[in-house]
Amino acid sequence: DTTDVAGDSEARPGKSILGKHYPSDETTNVTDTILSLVGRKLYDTPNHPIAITRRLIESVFPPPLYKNHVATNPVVTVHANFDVLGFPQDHPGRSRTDTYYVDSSTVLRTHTSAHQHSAFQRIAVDAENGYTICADVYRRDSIDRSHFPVFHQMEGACTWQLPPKKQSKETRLQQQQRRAQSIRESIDALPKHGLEIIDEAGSYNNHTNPVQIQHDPDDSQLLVEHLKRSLEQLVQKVFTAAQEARPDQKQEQLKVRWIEAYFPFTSPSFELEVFWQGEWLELLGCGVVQQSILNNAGLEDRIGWAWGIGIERLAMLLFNVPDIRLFWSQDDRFLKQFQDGKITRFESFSRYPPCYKDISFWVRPSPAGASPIGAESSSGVAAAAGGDSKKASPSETQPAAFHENDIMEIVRDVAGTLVEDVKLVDEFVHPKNGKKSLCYRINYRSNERTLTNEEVNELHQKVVDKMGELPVEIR
Ligand code: FA5
Ligand code: MG
Repeated sequence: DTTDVAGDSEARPGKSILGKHYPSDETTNVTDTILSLVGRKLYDTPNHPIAITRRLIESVFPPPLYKNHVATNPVVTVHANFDVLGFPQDHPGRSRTDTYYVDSSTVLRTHTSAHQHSAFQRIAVDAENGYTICADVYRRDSIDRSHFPVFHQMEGACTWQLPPKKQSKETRLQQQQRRAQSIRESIDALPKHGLEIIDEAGSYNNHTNPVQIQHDPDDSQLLVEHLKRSLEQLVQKVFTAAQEARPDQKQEQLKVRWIEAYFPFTSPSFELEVFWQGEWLELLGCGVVQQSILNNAGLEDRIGWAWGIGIERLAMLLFNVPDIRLFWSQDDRFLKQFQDGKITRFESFSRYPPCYKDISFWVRPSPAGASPIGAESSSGVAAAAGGDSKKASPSETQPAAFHENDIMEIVRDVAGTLVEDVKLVDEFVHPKNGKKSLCYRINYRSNERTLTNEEVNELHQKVVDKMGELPVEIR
């Protein structure tokens, strides 16, 4: 903690973020380890793969149709991150197990959608059509090769002005046809691509993925078509860039699929996944923007879509980067491999040996309905915002229950990027007292050097000591 400079011991401790001091309260859970990563601006660092990927995405969504922004300050209000987007009060994404709170009304943004409302307001004022926003985002999350508590997102949106209602004696049908015509023209203007894409969410407008009642189903369907074709354009560009980077190797066609999703701020909603290293990797979420959100921003006369993509996920595919932690590396053997505007294949430097340590402990039985442990990956906002994971988090009313993200956070805080992954390896319930035992395996491995035994033992002991702060009993 950074303490107020007032000098007396009564000074309220707080957090300093980008030069501003935020007094802490009982909700504060942001750690200094996380704050040490604020302000790195990887998206603006020349020759950094995050910046190169950002530019590539922007090239698919260029001005004048899309105004390309960055949002440098990650501190946003709970209102901007959740309320204005229609997150229900009991939504798991709001929970302290999933989100970094600076204080009770301020968070480190968990997604670029925190800027959606103000971006739409700007559209209303400047009569623009669309935008992209690139930013660093923060989530308490699981630890593995594709999840890091700080990552980057780009959000994009596009809106269409509806022709003014009641033109002279026009029938509703004629009005609808005129609207459809203008969206159809935008679709026809998109370049064609030859990708084979599996659409597992082709038939929507059912109870799980409805067209909004305010929307004409034909309008909505055309928006979805424009949305999907635009994002497929991005995938095509990535594939072509990767192919050009290794002309000697015949690239296997990317396997890509659309699946149904849920976000409080879009309907219908979709996610795009890519087959990577033997499993489906989620790249982005998207959908038709809730009309109430556009209306609130002064865009009553417009309809639109939005998407949000994980930049690291795309960069891992593009450059063949095997571990998300590498993006934070300051090792020249990593950084020197990338060059502005170029897609190159990352050559891994030799892997250093892993060091596994287990930690076992008893927890009280989890509250009914909550399943805070054991899913393959987790992220409240992800789950919340549509599911980079399929797991629910316990609600705020169970503050003393163990949550998997809490052990993840302790490991992050103690060992930073020296941990490759943390996995639940054993779980059983004591037949007599009903207590549950969990065993997590921590894989300590640096991307840059061999860790000494001593060093790992010391780190692990700190993790064990800090576990004492959780409602668990170390075995
Ligand atoms: C969102 O964050 C929504 N705001 C996206 C959106 C925007 C939907 C606009 C509709 C309209 P989600 O939680 O699924 O959705 O995250 C978006 C992407 O961020 C994921 O698909 C994934 O690529 C990436 N991502 C999520 N968690 C992590 C993580 N811990 N590390 C790296 N990338 C992540
Ligand atoms: Mg998701």
